[in-house]
Parts: sequence; structure tokens; C-alpha cells
Amino acid sequence: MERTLVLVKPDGVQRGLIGEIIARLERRGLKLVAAKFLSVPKDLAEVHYAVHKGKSFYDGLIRYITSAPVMAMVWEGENAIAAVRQTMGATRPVEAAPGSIRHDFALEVGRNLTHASDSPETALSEIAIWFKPEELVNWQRPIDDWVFGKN
Ligand code: DAT
Ligand code: MG
Repeated sequence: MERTLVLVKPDGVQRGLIGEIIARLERRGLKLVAAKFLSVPKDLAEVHYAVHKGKSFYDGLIRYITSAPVMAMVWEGENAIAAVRQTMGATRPVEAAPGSIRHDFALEVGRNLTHASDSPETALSEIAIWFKPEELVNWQRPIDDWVFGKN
């Protein structure tokens, strides 16, 4: 079972879309295992976006992610990493598939509402950046077999 880091970024919080985004992930069948609402310290933003350091959009990206609170979460499920990326849609909202969050609610790459881990390796490292191990909740859902079960 995979786990992936999801952020509702400052524009999503300001626009009142936390609930909409959580609802879509819940409806998909994914399971919430951690959540916290926080203002992002600059050093956390720099560690999270270290892979983009030196790119033209890096400074603006750090300003954006630290400009207002974010909702940080860990979601679990079979193929959770790919599933959440698909539910988010492509990085550029005008290239995001219809029905995805970025398609349905965003227009600008610099205001694309969400972050989601892009591989098993980044999921592991990003979850460790944002959450302490004891903040991850292991819990059972009686319906799990109806969502994750194989025939
Ligand atoms: P994603 O968030 O889809 O994983 P990414 O990791 O390539 O995308 O980039 C991280 C964020 O940086 C992205 O959500 C928005 C911003 N960004 C990426 N490319 C950009 C660009 N060309 N201009 C402005 N912002 C950009
Ligand atoms: Mg990324």
C-alpha cells in the first residue's frame, strides 16, 4: 500500500477549497493517515522544493508556499501516488485533464492549488519532511476490501 504527501497550497486554503479537495480524495477511496494545518517556515519550503532550486520560478514558488497557511496531509491506498497525481491533474492547469482538480479550479501554473508526491522515493522523503513518524495514524476501515480488494 502506498502513501503520498498532499498539500493544499495557500491559494487552495484562501479560496476555501480544502474541503473540496479532501472530498475528492475520500470519494476516490483513498485513506487519510495524517493531516496538519500550518504556516510554512521558509526553511521547510526550501527543503520541500530543493529539487527546483536554481530554476527561474524557484524564488516565486518559495514566496507563494510561505505566503499563507497550507493543509498538509498523507493519503494511503493502492497506487496512491499515481492516483493522487491523476486526481490533481497536470502541473499546468490548462493542460490538466477535465475533471481533475487543477482543471476544474485553476488557470495558472503559479496558482495550481495542490502538491502531490511524484514517485515512491519522493513520497517517502516528503512525508518525512512534513510529518514525524508518530503523526502517521495506522487505522483499519471495514470497507477497505471493497475499495482495495482484488478478485
Ligand atoms: P507538480 O506540482 O505538478 O509536481 P513540479 O514539481 O514540476 O510540478 O513544480 C512544482 C511547482 O512549481 C508547480 O506545482 C508549480 C511551480 N512551477 C513548475 N513549473 C513552473 C513554471 N514553468 N513556471 C512557474 N511555476 C512553475
Ligand atoms: Mg512536483
